[in-house]
Amino acid sequence: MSIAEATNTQNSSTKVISVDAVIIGAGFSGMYQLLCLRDKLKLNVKVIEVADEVGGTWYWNRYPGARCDSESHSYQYYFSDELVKEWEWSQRYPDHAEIRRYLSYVADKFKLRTNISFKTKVTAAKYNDAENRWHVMTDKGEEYVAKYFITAVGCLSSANIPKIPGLETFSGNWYHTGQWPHEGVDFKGKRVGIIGTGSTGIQAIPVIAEQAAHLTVFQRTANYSIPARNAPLTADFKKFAKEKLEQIREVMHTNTNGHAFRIVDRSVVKTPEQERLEILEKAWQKGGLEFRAAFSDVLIDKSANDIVAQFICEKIREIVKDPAKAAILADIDHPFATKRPPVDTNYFETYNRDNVSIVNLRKTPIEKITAQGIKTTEQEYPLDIIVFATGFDALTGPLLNINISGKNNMPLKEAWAAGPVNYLGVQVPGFPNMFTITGPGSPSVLCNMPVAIEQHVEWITNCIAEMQTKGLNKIEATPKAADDWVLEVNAAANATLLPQAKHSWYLGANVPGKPQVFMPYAGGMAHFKEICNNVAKNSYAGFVRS
Ligand code: N01
Repeated sequence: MSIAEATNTQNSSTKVISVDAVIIGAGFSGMYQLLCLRDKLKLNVKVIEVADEVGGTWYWNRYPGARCDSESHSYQYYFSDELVKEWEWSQRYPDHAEIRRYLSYVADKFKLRTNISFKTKVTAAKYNDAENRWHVMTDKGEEYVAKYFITAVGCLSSANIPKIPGLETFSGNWYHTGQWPHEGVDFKGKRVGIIGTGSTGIQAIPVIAEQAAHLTVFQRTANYSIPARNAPLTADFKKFAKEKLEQIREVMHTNTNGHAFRIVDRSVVKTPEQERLEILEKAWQKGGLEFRAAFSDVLIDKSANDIVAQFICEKIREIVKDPAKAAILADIDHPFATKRPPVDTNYFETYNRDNVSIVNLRKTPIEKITAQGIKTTEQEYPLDIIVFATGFDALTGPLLNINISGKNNMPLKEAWAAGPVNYLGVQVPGFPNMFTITGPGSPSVLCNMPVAIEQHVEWITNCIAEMQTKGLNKIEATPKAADDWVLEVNAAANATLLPQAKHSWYLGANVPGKPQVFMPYAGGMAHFKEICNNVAKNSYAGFVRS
C-alpha cells in the first residue's frame, strides 16, 4: 500500500496516514533505519525531520571549529562496501560541512529523501492500546498511524541553555553552539564571552580567538584535552582505508569503543616509569582519542589514571606560558576520561594570545547577565557576543522533549521521572513496538557513534523482520528485564572510574533538577552486541511478544 492510497482525511484539519513504521530524525541513525526497513523488509516507512536536510546533529552543530573527533575513516557507515569505497574523506577528522556532504551523498545514493518529510516537527506520539498502533502527530496537521515507532533523535540534540538571570536583558547577541546560525557569526572586532569548556568549547575557542577583538573564556570545570593533530589525509592512507576496509570494520566491531584501534593490553602502573613516559609522549604526539587507549587500566585504576592525568597537566603547564592561566586550566577535579575527553587544535596554545583571558567560575561564579555583559561575583565583563558552549540535556532530553505516551496514556516523562528505565537501551516497558536507537542504557556516546548506530539499527531490523515473518503484532520489554538492565548499566559504570566525574553529562549532572543516573552502558560495545545477540537468539528473552 502506498502512502497516498492509505491517506484519508479524518477531519478538515488532520490528514491521517497509515504506514508500517514512523521514524523520527534523519541523521546517521534515522537514515540507516529507513534504508533497512524500506529496502530489506519492504515496509512502508515515513521519516519525520524538523530540519530541511539530512544530517541530524551535524545539521545543527555548525559552530566555529565544529569537527568530529572520531577519525574520518571510522566515522562513516560500514554496511556497504561500495559506499566505503566510493566516498573519500579529505582530512583525518571531518568537519561539520564535510559530514553533511557525506550524509547528503548517502541520502542521494540510496534515494532516501522520498521517504522523509523535512521541515516537519513531531508534536506528539501516542500508543493506542486497543488498536496496537502508534499515532504520531506533526505540526503539519498530519497524523501517522503506524505499527512501529522508532526514535532516531540522537543523544546530544537538546541544547542546554543555563538559566542565568538577566539573559533577556543582554543588549548584544548570544548563541548556543548546538543551534548555530547557518550564515555564521562575524566575530571581527567584537568582545566575545564563551561559557563552557567541554569538547565543543575547546573546539570553538581557538577559532573564535583568531577572529575576535577579545575572547573571555568562562570556565567552570577545567578539562583535559589531547591534541587532535588534524591534517589532510595522504593518498597512501586513503588507499589503505579502502583496501583494508574489512580489517578496519572487524576492529571497530569487536572492541570496546567502536574506534578503528584497540586498547593496548598493558598497565600504566606496571610499566616502568621511563617506558611509560615514552609511551605517553608517543601517544600525545600521535594525538586523538587513541591517546586513552595506550594503556588498559586508565579508566579502572585510580593510581593509573593519576599518572596519565599528571602527564597531561604537565603538558598544560608547559604549553601555557602565563602561570596564572595555566593554574586555572590545570586545576582539574576529575580523573582523566571520566568526562568525554576532548581533542583539540591549538586549545591550550590559544591562551598564549594577548586577546584571550580566562575567568575561573569556581572562584568567582556568574551572578547574572547584564545589558552590557557577564557579571561574576568579582566584576562585570563587557561583551558584544556571548557563546553558550554549555552542552546538552543528553540522552533523555531529546526523547522527553517529544510528547510520547505509551500504554494507558502513560507519559514517558512520568515513566522516567526517576531516570531512564529501559531494556538494552532500545525498549521501554509499557511502550510496545517503540524502539529508541542508541537510547540511554546502550553504549552510544561511549562508543564511536556510527558503530553503535549500526548495531542498534540492525538489531531492531532483525527483531522487526522476525515479527513480520512470524505474524507477531507486539513486542514489549518486561519491567523486570528493564529493572535488571538498569542494575547492569550501573554495575558496568561502577566497575570503572566514570561515576567519579561529578559534573558529567553522562550522569545528567549538567542539567539542574535532572535525576542523576549514569546513563550510557559502559560495559563495552562488543560485549553489549553479544548480549543483544544472545537475547535475540534466546527468543527475545526479556521481551513479551504476541
Ligand atoms: O558539552 P559539555 P559540549 N555555567 O556538557 C559548562 C559531543 N561532542 O557541547 O563541566 C558555567 O561537555 C560545563 O561546565 P561543567 C561529545 O560527546 C562531540 O562541549 O558542567 N558553565 C562544560 O564546561 C561531548 O562530550 C564532538 O562544570 C556551564 C560545558 O559548559 C558532547 O558533545 C564535538 C554551565 C559543557 O560541556 C557535549 O560537549 C563536540 C553554567 N551554568 C561535542 N552549564 C565531536 O567531535 C554548563 N557549563 C564528535
